[in-house]
Amino acid sequence: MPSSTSNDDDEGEAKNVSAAAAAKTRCVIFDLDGTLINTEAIVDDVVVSVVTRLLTKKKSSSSNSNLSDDVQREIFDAAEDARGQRPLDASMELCAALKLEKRAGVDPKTLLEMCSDTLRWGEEGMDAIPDMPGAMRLLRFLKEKKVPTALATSTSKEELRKKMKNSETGKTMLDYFDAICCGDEVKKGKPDPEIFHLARERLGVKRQDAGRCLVFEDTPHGVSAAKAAGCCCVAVPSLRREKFDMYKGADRVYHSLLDVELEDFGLPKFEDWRDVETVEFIADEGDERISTTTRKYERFLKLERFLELTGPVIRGFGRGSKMLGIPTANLDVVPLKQQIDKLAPGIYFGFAKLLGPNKSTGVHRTVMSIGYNPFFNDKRKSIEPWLLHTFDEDFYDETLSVLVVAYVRAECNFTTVDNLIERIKKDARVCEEAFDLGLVDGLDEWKDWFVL
Ligand code: ADP
Ligand code: RBF
Ligand code: MG
Repeated sequence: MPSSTSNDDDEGEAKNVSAAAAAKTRCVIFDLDGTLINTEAIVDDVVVSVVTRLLTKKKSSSSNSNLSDDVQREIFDAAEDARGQRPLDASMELCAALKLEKRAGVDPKTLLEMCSDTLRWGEEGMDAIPDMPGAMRLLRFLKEKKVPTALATSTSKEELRKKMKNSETGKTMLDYFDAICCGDEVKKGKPDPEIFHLARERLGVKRQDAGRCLVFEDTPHGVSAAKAAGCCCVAVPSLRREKFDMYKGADRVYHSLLDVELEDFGLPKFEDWRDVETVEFIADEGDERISTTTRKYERFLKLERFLELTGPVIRGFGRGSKMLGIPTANLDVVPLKQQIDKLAPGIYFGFAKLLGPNKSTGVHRTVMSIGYNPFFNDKRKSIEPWLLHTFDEDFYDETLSVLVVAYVRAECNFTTVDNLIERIKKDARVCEEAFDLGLVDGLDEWKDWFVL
């Protein structure tokens, strides 16, 4: 089967899976924050607002940020770069990068205290921490296949307890691990390899077999630690795409946990991807008879939980119909942030209905991109459903409700517009075939949604 990104020239992702990794993986070790649970976005928000306040105060008495775009960008980048370390190490890096001692008279310990004051994980009023998309699917599958797993987190035991109390899955995620290693159990934090050595030892794997431990990490610091420990490392970056270069040390880089192909690491293959088959009719030369060939050409993954996204159709980037001949009825991401955080950026399909004057047109199949459209390198995330129906007129401002039922692939880059268009049309065929062949079950639970 061709890979789902066969016709793109995606950003040179590291694909140097070592010979050691090709041997059967004996255990899997996970980082927590940003890899299994989505704390990174929450932490970044807090760090950025605390540092902004500090630098603003020094400049003027006004409480509004008067920082230039450049300085704001500098803070944002520094917060991202410090990810994946123990809290005090991260704070030290931030203070150094932003020269906070000089600019705001703040030392790493004080900065950490200020941030921790706002970040009270276990407490009422904090938003529940969502799982990273695909995290529980992966943990459940490894458990089912009896693959030993460990958690190797920079978070301390006490913080871990608080975080899990406030996470979406509650403490149940921790039940999936055979060993748990916390930041306060080691002398040196990541990027030092110590915590990965500890996790490997707790799983009973000898040092000479470190290459048969597969590590999942989301930050460059974590990747460095895993590689220094001699492990095979898969990175699922939580940094923006333009920084993907920083993951060069990883054995493989994926866009999300949904894209991981465990069989490449000598582990059992996920069984929930469904193949879409299409029947190709080929006329034999000089022969009236038509011979048929069945050809597998794509796959999709039914979501564990379908997701409804509803809102008014807004103006997009103005290029769908014009440039691609494929109109997309954009939804505003801001009010839907919590819902779309549950989805990895990528290409999905499902159903769409309009709830205004176009209601009578009925429920339509739809394929959509949710993310940053790497071909156009968008800075803002967008939700772009292409309704597989021909409309007589535009329907801006009309309420659109989309039911997302399946994941098709990661977003990717293409060498030409024609390649992008061809791929989007293929996504549409995947959607049509999946529904034509009745490959998506579980729709009856949503039967009320289909009533207009
Ligand atoms: P924009 O960049 O503003 O989203 P597009 O070129 O993507 O513009 O066109 C999208 C608009 O076209 C939608 O907002 C909608 O009003 C209209 N439209 C017409 N037919 C369709 C369709 N089949 N799917 C999505 N939008 C459509
Ligand atoms: N844009 C990309 O840059 N990469 C993609 O892989 C991609 N896939 C898409 C798949 C579907 C089903 C749709 C509807 C759009 C996709 N686009 C992709 C988004 C396209 O760039 C977008 O619709 C235009 O930018 C219009 O704003
Ligand atoms: Mg659009």
